Amino acid sequence: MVSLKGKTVFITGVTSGIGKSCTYAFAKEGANLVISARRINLVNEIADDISKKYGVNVHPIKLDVSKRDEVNKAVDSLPAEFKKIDLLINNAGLGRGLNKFYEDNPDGWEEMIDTNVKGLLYVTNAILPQMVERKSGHIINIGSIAGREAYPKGAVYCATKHAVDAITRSLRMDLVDKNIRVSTIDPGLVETGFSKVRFYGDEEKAKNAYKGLKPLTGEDIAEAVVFTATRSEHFNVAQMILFPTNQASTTIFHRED
Ligand code: NDP
Ligand code: 8X3
Repeated sequence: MVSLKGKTVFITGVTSGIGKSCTYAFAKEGANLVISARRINLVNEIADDISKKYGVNVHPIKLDVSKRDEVNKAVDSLPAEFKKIDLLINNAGLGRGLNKFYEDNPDGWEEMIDTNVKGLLYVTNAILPQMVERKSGHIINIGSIAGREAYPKGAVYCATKHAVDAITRSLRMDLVDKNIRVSTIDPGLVETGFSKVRFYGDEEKAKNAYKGLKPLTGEDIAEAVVFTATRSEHFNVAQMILFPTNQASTTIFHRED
């Protein structure tokens, strides 16, 4: 296991769920952190808490990954001690709606494509050149089982996560001689804010997604991300699928009443 002490990790979407759990897990490992999301009050609270708890250096930023200029400015204006980024975790993402394609709202499609695909590209584009120049770095994308297997009522969300998978594979090829690792962690059902966002705040529908089974937690995913980040430099965890035990595919679950 390679130590993360003193390494700088840039994480998107840290105010909830998987990104928040990754923030705490990497702080616990002694990494310095650039943490970002749109809800800056929550990003600031998390920054205060982890610097108190773990004594690591943290730089909180307000960032909407879907805004290319905002992403470039945020990365360009990082303070000197946070400029060299060793690990990028592309986590920010969302689902909007779970409807048959012909009954779905295209506004949600725009949000998903802008965040899950274009956002990931913008942040990667802003950070990768310094890694290429140094011939060192690691990018971990949070994909999804929805990026391996399409499911009904999820055409656009699944398309965005298939895009993440394609980008990850292609980037790995482009970087094969640059000593830069590119990994994707692809979870199934994880209990986070995801379903509440997908169902536009409908708590009942959100709860139903996890009914009758024990879903994964943000902490479970963070464990896998830390494992991926702490392998020796010659060892790339290229892809990892993580399921709750009661899930076997995007559509096959065992639920107790
Ligand atoms: P949450 O809703 O709990 O967290 C999503 C995070 O993304 C929030 O911190 C949110 O912060 C941030 N975010 C959303 N849009 C933007 C944006 N435009 N710019 C910056 N940050 C943004 O969901 P999860 O933790 O579950 O989701 C994290 C990732 O995991 C996503 O990519 C999701 O697709 C993926 N995933 C989730 C699974 C699940 O079952 N939960 C399974 C497989 C993959 P803010 O609103 O403050 O900007
Ligand atoms: C989120 C999990 O399979 O419900 O990626 O779309 S899923």
